[in-house]
Amino acid sequence: MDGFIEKLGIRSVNQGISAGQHYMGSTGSLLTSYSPVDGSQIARVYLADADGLDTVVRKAEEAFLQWRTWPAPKRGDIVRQIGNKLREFKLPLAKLVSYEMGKSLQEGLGEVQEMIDICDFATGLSRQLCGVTMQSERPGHRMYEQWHPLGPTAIITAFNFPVSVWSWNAMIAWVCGNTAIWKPSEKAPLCAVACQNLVAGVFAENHVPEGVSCLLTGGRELGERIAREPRIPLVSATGSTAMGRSVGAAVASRLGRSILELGGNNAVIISKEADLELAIRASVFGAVGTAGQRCTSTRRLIIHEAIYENFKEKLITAYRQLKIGDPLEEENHVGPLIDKKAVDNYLEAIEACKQQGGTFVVEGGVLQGEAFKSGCYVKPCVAEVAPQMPIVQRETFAPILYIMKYSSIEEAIALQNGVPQGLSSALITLNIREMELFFSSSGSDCGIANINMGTSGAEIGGAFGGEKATGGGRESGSDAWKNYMRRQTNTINWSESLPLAQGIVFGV
Ligand code: UN1
Repeated sequence: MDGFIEKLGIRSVNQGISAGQHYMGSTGSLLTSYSPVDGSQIARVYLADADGLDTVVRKAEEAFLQWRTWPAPKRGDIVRQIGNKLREFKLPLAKLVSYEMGKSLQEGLGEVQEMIDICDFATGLSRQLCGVTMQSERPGHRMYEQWHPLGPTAIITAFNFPVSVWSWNAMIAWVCGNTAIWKPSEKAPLCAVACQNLVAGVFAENHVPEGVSCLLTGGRELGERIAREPRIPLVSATGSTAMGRSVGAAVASRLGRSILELGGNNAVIISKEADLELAIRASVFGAVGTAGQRCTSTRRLIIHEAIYENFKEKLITAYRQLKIGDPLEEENHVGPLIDKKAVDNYLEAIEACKQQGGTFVVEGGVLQGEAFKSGCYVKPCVAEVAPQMPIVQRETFAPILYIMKYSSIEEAIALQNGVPQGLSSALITLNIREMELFFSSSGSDCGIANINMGTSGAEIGGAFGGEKATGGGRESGSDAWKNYMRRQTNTINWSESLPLAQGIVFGV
């Protein structure tokens, strides 16, 4: 430990934290955050109660009335300054991500880099919130559309990307003129407090109204209250499909808008015409990166029968070289799972896989000993399975990789699509016909489809999200900003008469 928590402006971590002028926590009960790295208690954070939510929504609504009048490029300039602040604090924030959540420091640094990138993207976007102009059918008329902010945006995030998924939403929401209310995962609240501190500093220097950035910590009940809250027009939620079903239904029943980014069950198809060395690297990083706890993690490999045995041997050799341990130590590839509940889920999935007929070619298990005393370190494992086994159809947030054979590319695509989820997919091939089929309307049914790379590691410049049980939402780049604004069609009559549309004659 080298004081990275203090460097982020956080003090007295065990006495109950509320952070910065933009944090509207209540003084209710305390939530404790434990590190999966070594099991230590690293923070106690105030939980929001019903009054806390009400206060925050009122603050966010009031702040919105001013914030929406700031020119968008001015809001973009504030986001640019947040990006610079993140550059300055990249290392301590990455270390905190790694320590509180358990991903390798390299991946923690990558996550903060993703935040910096979205700040740059949003800064440019602030000058490009463009609407189109249309040709009116009536003489002397002009038609165009423009985009306006919505109001307070709730951002519900998961533990696995404890800082960047918030930034994808918050930075875009802010340049669009919305205010943001963040409910982070109960499993990584200190990361959220740290971000809130960094933002609070920038906002204070720029006299941004209090309430543009709000943080509320709480569990499922708070999430449900946010989903039902009519004063929050947009709820962007990342998490399990079960969570998304309930949040989505509650938001829809009040005719609010939601962006859902839910579970994945992502496959890589390995063609017989693949560059096998590249295929191994892409598959192993996809499966064991973040200890298999990304929604984009590779869970299934669909391998051509002609290269199946050869590829399996290469995979086993690659898994033997994996180093598991303290994620802050550079030589380790795989850190711990988030908590003991996640370890139980991992063990249950392994058991279910065996019972359903799966054969482990790389065995799993929980690591014991002083270096693993948190009890959260597990071995990445690989099982040969039949594609329709119930466990293979399910997303288990752990480093368990299922492998299976195919004989034709059409069959491989059907297997890849043959799960409830539709987030990410990949095909490793040097064959242009296979590639184009994979990208065609008869190809991958996922929100993300890649060639010659893995399923994870999406760049912020694209719209991120997936289909089917993944929820259909899109956030981050491309034109995902449109989800954070309302569209208005404007028609101006500059003629001296009043021609009606559709040629209607109304003689008064
Ligand atoms: C997630 O796992 O919730 O594509 C998001 C990736 C990251 C984001 C994953 N850029 O792996």
